[in-house]
Amino acid sequence: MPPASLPFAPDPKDFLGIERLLDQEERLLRDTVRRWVADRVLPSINDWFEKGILPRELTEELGRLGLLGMHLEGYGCPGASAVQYGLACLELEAGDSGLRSMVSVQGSLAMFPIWEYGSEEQKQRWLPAMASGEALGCFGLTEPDSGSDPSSMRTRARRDGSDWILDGAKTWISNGSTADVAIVWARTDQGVRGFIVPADAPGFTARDIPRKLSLRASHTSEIVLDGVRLPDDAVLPGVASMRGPLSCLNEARYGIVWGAMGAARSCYETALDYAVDRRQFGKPIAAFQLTQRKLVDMMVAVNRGMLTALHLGRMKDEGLAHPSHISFGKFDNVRAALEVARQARSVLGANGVTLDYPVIRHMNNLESVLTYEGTNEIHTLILGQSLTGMAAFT
Ligand code: TGC
Ligand code: FAD
Repeated sequence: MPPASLPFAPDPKDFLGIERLLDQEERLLRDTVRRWVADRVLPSINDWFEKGILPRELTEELGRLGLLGMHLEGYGCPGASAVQYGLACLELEAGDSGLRSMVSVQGSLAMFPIWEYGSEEQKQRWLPAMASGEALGCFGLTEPDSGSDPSSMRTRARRDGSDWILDGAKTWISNGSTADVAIVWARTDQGVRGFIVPADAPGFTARDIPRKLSLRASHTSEIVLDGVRLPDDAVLPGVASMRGPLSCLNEARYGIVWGAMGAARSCYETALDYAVDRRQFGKPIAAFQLTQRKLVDMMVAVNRGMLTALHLGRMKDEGLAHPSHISFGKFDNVRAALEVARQARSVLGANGVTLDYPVIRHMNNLESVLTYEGTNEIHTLILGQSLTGMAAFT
């Protein structure tokens, strides 16, 4: 306990002093990304959200910042720690979940499988261009009839001489229409395999899904593969089972554990500032007990979620994070972030439903984050299986 004479004044925006748990290099990276988001993203995000776009030129800027494939080593990738990668996701998603999604998909879902399962030639061909942002990738696992259960996929790849022919459809693919290259998972005679499909391959088409009201600053697309002919060396040689795509998800889910807390932090801080300024019944709404309850719940959720993220990050850096540990973070931090966003929305009253404040944008985005990368229900079942040894998926 501090001596009674010590003034007790925790920072409302870092109540538990989590800042102290970060080293110099981690703080520097976090501050750099936070500044870039403030300069480059926040002034335009409402326009992008309304128009349903995320400008492609951001990828090269993200590449120059070293944020694409940042946790991978070699081939132009920075080889950052898991905690550094998490801090970048935190700050990007404090800007907008669509921005973090673009970076997650590029680094964890498109570059990671090439880095982990690709041939030396594939790595040389794609990874430096993707790390710099010159080439953008997407990840095609989900299909119209195969979402939570990707093992039921119908997309097929068959041999024709030494070539491969791909037929099928993928849907809800982030970066789909803007990508230069897609990692497509398909059923083959040898099991599920990953293919590197250039977006200009004849028979490959991508079309954005219209009328999306969540994650609007992100291109989410349907992909059709109609007899796409690929050379023998388009297949990732290192894996031929569902372990391939599912192992990529661990990487992206880990980024979401942090990212969700970025969105939650933005909502909490907006609500705190608003509650102190906004007056009703002759006093700030922050002075009402019911508002204080909401602010305290939000603050506790953000601090708890940050501690979970940092703990998982340190475990990942030590090689101790099991996929079900990552599920713990994705499960709890995303549902907590969504609850924070909903509470913040109510503190803002009518102003909470406009884009003048970031809250409703985050709230709508988090509905997608709750669903993608394994729904909240799927992570419940992964954790349930981990506790009991019994699978309850079917
Ligand atoms: P199951 O029989 O349990 O396993 C098949 C093989 O995969 C291995 N495995 C994993 N390996 C590494 N990491 C994991 N998390 C793994 N989970 C399973 C497993 O050991 C086995 O390997 P092997 O060598 O013995 O063959 O697989 P299942 O088909 O029963 O699946 C279980 C389930 C339901 C947990 C899985 O299908 C699942 O996670 N479903 C959710 C689907 C999902 O999350 N889709 C995400 C699509 S991508 C996306 O949403 C991007 S959003 C954009 C953004 O990130 O911003
Ligand atoms: P379904 O699987 O049909 O689930 C519907 C409901 O049923 C959910 O509540 C689910 O939890 C529940 N349910 C399903 N099975 C069970 C069960 N066994 N027990 C209890 N409840 C169950 N996919 C990609 O491959 N690449 C991407 O880049 C990508 N980006 C995305 C971007 C956005 C904006 C969105 C919204 C999705 C994206 N996805 C992507 C797809 C995402 O991964 C899927 O939406 C997700 O896996 C859920 O699949 P589904 O939507 O088909 O829902």
